[in-house]
Amino acid sequence: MTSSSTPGLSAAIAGILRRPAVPAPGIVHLGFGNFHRAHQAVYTDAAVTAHGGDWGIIGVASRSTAIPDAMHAQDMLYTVVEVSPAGSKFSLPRVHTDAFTAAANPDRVITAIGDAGTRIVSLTVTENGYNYTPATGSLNLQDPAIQHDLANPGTPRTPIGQIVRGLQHRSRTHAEPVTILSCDNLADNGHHTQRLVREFASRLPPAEAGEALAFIDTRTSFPSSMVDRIVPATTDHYRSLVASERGYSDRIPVPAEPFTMWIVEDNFIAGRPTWEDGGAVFSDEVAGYEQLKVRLLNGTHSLIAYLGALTGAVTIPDSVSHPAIELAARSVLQNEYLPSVSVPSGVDVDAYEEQLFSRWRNTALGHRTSQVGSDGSVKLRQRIPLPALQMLDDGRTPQLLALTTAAYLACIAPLPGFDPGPQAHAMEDPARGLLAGLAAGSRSGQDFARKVLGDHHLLGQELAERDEFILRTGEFIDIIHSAGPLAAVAEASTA
Ligand code: CS2
Repeated sequence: MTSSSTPGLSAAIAGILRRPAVPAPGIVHLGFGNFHRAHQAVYTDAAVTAHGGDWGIIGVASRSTAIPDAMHAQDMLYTVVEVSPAGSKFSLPRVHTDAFTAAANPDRVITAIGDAGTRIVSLTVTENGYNYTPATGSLNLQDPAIQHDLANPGTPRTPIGQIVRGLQHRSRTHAEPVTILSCDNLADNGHHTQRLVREFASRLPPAEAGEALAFIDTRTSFPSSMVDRIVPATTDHYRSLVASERGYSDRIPVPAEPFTMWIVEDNFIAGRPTWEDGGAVFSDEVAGYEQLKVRLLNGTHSLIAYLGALTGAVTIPDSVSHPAIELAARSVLQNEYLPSVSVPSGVDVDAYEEQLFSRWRNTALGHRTSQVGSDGSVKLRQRIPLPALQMLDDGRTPQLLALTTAAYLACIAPLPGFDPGPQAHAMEDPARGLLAGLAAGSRSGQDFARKVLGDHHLLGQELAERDEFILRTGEFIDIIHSAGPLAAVAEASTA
């Protein structure tokens, strides 16, 4: 930890900031966590520094007060620590005008989204934050939080509920247009968000539903975007680093890799910052970039995380430095994910792959297998089904996609008598309880895979009907339990 005599951030850096003032707010960001602070905030800082504009950001965290409280205590400043084995670089984005939690301030979320000055509502609420049913992609009407939000107009708890209540407020007060910008790792995230927002609105009482849908259909836009930057959780190491290298105390520095990418569909109904000043690319090929990233990066990342956790690897670089895991990662990327991707024009896939491996090998970053392995029940739904179905349709068995699924299940819901180890225990997952119950009642991996994939449609309805995939996943679960993860890798490679 930093010493109590280290000066606070704002006192220490007074006078060295690039801009004297924070811009007036124009963006409300839902999901005010580390990723946003190392990504959209950095691009917005570059845009406002180069071209001005009222694009300050109001950060809305979902529940935890830690970041909002620290932001207020630090004059809305924090340090981005760009981490690589070659050394660290430090920067101080200055774009946040306010920060609070949605849980304690549901009314403020509605008025912030509803404010006429708000022209963009952006989201990084994770795959898990959209309250949809993975099997169908539709809004989960059985979800108690969605039911609560439909019944209680003034106290929405879900991002989709918050957006619709904010849009209703706009439509009743000034009707100024606004863009809703999803920045989560979901295929076609703009349309996906639009669909969920419309579904929620259509469930309101008829008169309200008509008004809300008319507003959504004429006064909002939902561009898709692909975001990419590896941002691990912060630790005391980074607090100490900032104190020793910069001479001030920052409670909430954000570590991030040097690489950063943002591809955005240029469909902003109420204007936007010049994010290209920070390197963002406006493109009509977001879908291709999204596929490339969600499958090659995120999909392969999942395999590295689960195999790594099962072999005791604490970090992604530890895992991917294991020759058998690297081989499996290369094979799933090249042979199972890549064939399903419409590669955007100008992208050199070999160079992209090499860049991924060098990013994953960034030992300085300390990205944990337990962090990447968390929320697999919602993440894998985005990563596995389409490439797996395409291979099955071509008459090939997706060995390593089945192994990814098996390794995930072995981590989150091991069969009785198997201990997947501390990294697996540290993974969080909304389906942990359900899956553990199914595992406890299963006679074998095959039996378990049938229940999870077949009966419970964990990876969607279509894969639920593909016996070959279910069987192979079950076989890998059994091999992991009886002979360990590397035996399963060997089996997948020789099949
Ligand atoms: C990771 C991502 O946690 C995960 O599932 O694959 O968070 C990944 O680090 C980012 O998407 C990189 O942009």
